[in-house]
Amino acid sequence: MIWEMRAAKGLGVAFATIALVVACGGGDNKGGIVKTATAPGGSKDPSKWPADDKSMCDWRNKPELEVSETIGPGSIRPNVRRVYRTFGEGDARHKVLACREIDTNLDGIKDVVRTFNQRGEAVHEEADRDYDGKVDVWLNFVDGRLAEEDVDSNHDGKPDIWKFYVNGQLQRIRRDRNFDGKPDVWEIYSKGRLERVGMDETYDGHVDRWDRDEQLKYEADSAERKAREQMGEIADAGASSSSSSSSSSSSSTSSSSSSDAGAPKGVKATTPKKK
Ligand SMILES: [Ca+2]
Ligand SMILES: [Ca+2]
Ligand SMILES: [Ca+2]
Repeated sequence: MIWEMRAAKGLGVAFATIALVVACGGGDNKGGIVKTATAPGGSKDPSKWPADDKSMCDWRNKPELEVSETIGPGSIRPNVRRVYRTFGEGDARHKVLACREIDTNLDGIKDVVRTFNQRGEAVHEEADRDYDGKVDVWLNFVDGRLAEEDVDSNHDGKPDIWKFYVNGQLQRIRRDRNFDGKPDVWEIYSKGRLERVGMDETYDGHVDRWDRDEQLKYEADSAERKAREQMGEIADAGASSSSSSSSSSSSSTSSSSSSDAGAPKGVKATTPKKK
């Protein structure tokens, strides 16, 4: 039994889950039945797997393609199909993986398919991650790297979350909150972190409001300030009770509240520009 180590990260997680369930399934489970939904027409009993596994690779009636069926971890029947295309002539003749599809929940129905280009790089993937028989995740790759991930979150068969990646890093997310097929939230990321959000509250396809992420920025700043204060306290007070943690910061503000100056202390008054 050969297992391909190049399996997608997502698939790896799926298999890890299955392996765990199978390993723990000594009690009520019969013969390592996997505790996931069963796609329509499928069965968790391998002897009752349907003749039609709902193949998502395009290989039928194509004799020029080579098809291999293998048994993946936890399965007792072949649940992984690879379709190869041959290139070149004579000594240069070689086969390249063109499509791979897997029945990850072992119900006899294929639920994830990935296609590859002539260089063996991933091009596209589709998956039914909740095993209801409908594709809910679509992945597009550029130069073998994930560039776009579309997700159907309301099970209507159409994507409503679109995630875009550049050089493997999340750049943008578009969300369709009213499920009309059109995005109404635009999230812009910088270095993997949410930077600003555009909201279309009227669902006319135009951003009504851009929210810079002031809240996140504020939280990051105050966390840093708190950490610096705590470092100071540890340095000069050693191990003391947590109730005194606010004393150092409150002492400076309490004096400012009693003062009759306009601006609180610690805030620099802006001097008017001289002409
Ligand atoms: Ca399946
Ligand atoms: Ca699905
Ligand atoms: Ca919408």
